[in-house]
Amino acid sequence: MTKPYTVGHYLSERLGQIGLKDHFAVAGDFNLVLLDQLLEEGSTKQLYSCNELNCGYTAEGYARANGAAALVVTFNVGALSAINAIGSAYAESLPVIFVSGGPNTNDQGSGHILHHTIGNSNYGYQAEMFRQVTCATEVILSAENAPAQIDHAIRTALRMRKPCYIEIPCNLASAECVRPGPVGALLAETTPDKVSLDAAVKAACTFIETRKNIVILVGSRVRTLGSLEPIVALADRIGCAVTVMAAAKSFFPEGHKAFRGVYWGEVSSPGAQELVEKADGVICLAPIFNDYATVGWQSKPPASQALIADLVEVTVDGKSFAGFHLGAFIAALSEKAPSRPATVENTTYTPVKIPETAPTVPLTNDEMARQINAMIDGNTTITAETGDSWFNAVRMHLPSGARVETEMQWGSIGWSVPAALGNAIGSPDRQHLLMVGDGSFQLTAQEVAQMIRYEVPVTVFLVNNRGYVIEIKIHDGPYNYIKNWDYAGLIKAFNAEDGHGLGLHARTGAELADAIAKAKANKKGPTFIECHIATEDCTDTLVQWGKKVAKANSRPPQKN
Ligand code: DPX
Repeated sequence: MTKPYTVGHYLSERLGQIGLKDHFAVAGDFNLVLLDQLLEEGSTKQLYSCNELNCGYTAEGYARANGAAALVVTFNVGALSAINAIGSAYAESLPVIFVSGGPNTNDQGSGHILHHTIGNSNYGYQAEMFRQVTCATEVILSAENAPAQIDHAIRTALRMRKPCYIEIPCNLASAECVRPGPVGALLAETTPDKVSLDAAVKAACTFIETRKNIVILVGSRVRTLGSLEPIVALADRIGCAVTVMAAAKSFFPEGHKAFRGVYWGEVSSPGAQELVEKADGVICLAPIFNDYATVGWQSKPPASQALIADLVEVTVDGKSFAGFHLGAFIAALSEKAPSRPATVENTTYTPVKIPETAPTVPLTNDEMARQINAMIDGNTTITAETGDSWFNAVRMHLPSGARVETEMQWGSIGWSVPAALGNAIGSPDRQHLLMVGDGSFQLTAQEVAQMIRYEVPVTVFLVNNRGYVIEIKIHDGPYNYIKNWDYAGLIKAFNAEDGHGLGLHARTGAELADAIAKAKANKKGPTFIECHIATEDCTDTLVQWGKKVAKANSRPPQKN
């Protein structure tokens, strides 16, 4: 007798069909049968995380490299740990398919009280919590409905570039189910509303024609386009200067003749602030103008001078247009936009060189950043954690093809270690570098063990500056100083009897250069370089930015 085709097989086959090669998991008794089904069907490889938060971040990082990702965790105790990472995927616009095991259908509505729950018998609260951070929330309660529900969740996530939620009761994962139909409908974009799209393009052309100085400002959500080509095509067509927001570092080729650096208010690349703030027309592509990006609400292009092209809406000269995706708008505008070459001709861009320090003196932040920058080629992805690592990544000069990944909207420390692992698994042919501060590292440190387990050669630059330096610059207090660890020493413990991770200390520039040479030779696992930096040694831009953000945070309540 052949084995029945099951709900778990269906999910598994769909994950493979949408282009995933792996899924991430932490086992628990509500998802064990589902994990068996995924292994049995085998379209994607099953990889494990140390905990569910890390599992979520690993998937989030994988989605950045691969367009989408999936993770499978157990009910409540697993899922509620992972919800932070799903919040990240929502904030950063990444289609992460979140799958949770769920209670046996016979227990639902029975009054039975189950373990791993808050102790009452209404099991709907987990889905309700996730509804706030997902674009589709499906609780499967019958094998008959499972295909439609799984397809709806996946299709919505891919179209909206947001995470989705699928809950599969532990006794339905192996229940018999029909086989999937063609995958095309899950992958297809919605047909754009042509009338609305044409009107948006016409309004955008008028906007460009009626302004003298046009600048493009690239935001981080252009990641959802999956390629930089449409943005380059638009810039070429208009001929204007292009700046990127800090969160969009690497989302426009820095060698392109139109590139003018990072616009980040007062901490912009030289010339970029003036360029954007003096322009009478700023075409903002998928920007997020939060308090960090605007340097404490100081630097946002005024509505009258901005064309805001968001993922699903374009706002220009007081009118909004919807019913199409950003990609369709950029493609259509690239065919019709009038040319405005003046800004490219009038300005230039010279990357600022990161200063070099003598190799024998104590390692400085500049020297560390300089040596990391020198490692970056067109095939490198550098993941930069919240903290001074952001500012170091933003000031680096990138060859075409290099990629910077940050999580500047969600900004949850600890994200980068699992996210770099996921990104490296999703793009194994690239060189992967990770910059992470000691404070952030302490949240998700154990995921380095998975880099060792799966022999993923990420080079980790752990900045041991003995504290939460970005917080010290924003608002200091005793809570910003952390217990020191022998970070490099952890690698020996994680290697145990069979690992190939390398743990190294760098206290001078020469030691860092030596460690980097060893990292380049180590292909069988991570190389972890603990960079010893003085607490007060950080980028100037962090200090400048920190003061402004602190000021915005400390505004007194307004009196009515
Ligand atoms: C906190 C932040 O050591 O980096 O470069 O020294 O600042 P720097 P570290 O990793 O310290 C990070 C620290 C404590 N932010 O400065 S950015 C508050 C915070 C957060 N996310 C979570 N908890 C607290 N962003 C999960």
